[in-house]
Amino acid sequence: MLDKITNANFPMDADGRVYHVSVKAGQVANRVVTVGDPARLHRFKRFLDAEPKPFEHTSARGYTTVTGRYKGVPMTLIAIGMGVSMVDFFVREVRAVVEGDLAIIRFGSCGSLDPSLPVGSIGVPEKALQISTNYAHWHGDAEGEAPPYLFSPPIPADADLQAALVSTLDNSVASSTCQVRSLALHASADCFYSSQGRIDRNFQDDNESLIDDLVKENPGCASLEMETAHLLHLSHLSPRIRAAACHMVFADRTGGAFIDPSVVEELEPRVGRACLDALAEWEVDHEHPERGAVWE
Ligand code: R1P
Ligand code: URA
Repeated sequence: MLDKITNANFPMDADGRVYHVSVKAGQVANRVVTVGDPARLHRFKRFLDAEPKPFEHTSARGYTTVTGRYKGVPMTLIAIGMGVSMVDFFVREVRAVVEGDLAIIRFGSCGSLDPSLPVGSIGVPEKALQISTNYAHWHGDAEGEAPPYLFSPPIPADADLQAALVSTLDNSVASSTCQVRSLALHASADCFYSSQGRIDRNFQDDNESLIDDLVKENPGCASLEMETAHLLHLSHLSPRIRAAACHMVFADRTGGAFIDPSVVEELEPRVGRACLDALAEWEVDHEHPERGAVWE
């Protein structure tokens, strides 16, 4: 039987579990590493301390939360799936059950728009803009007059957390085969295909010039994925959330290559550990000493 939910504005069950992520107070720490793919989370959750045994839960809506300690510091890993809605549920629902400041690092995959940032590189954006499908282009009164895609202004990551992440990645991931680069600008799109400029002859996406327009209007925009701009946006709307992100280049959008799975397997644990290190060293204000330690 489904749990009874009480509040239509912000649904929770009788124990205070949020509706989609399905966690309650005590099950999420103030420091969070979030990824899209649950397989990525499983590749580095083993870095958490064995004791106390981490809490792990997968919600009916596909969020996997693992909370434990890393080098003794309370830490949560959450795999959220893909897209703006999933990152929105995650940030709002986690915010609702965690007291004190939240420091969030997203570790995702991306496409590269910069030929000098090949597959297997890591980009750490200082800012991210959102690319949104503009439905008025297809469905407005004057069909085709409105632009098909809208570019938001750049949204900054937390500068200190971004720099901390660059530093741990530089120390433990950068090598002759893996470039780590702080990027002036990244873009997040509301879709993988149309609003990232992928051509699909089955649909009239009107996106042939999207990447050229994006780079012309936003020089230096080097990479594309789907969640980071919204995460950064939300971090500016709530006073006690600090957020940054890093992305592994999976798709070379100028040369056409796609990453080999063996490279992903090798890279994910190392980047995951660098994210954990950046957060473990991070000063969190108003951290509850018991949070992330009381779970059942
Ligand atoms: C698309 O394949 C997915 O990969 C990227 C995009 O943002 C999108 O979620 O991130 P993740 O690897 O974190 O899922
Ligand atoms: N994720 C994206 O959103 N786009 C890419 O090209 C690769 C990964």
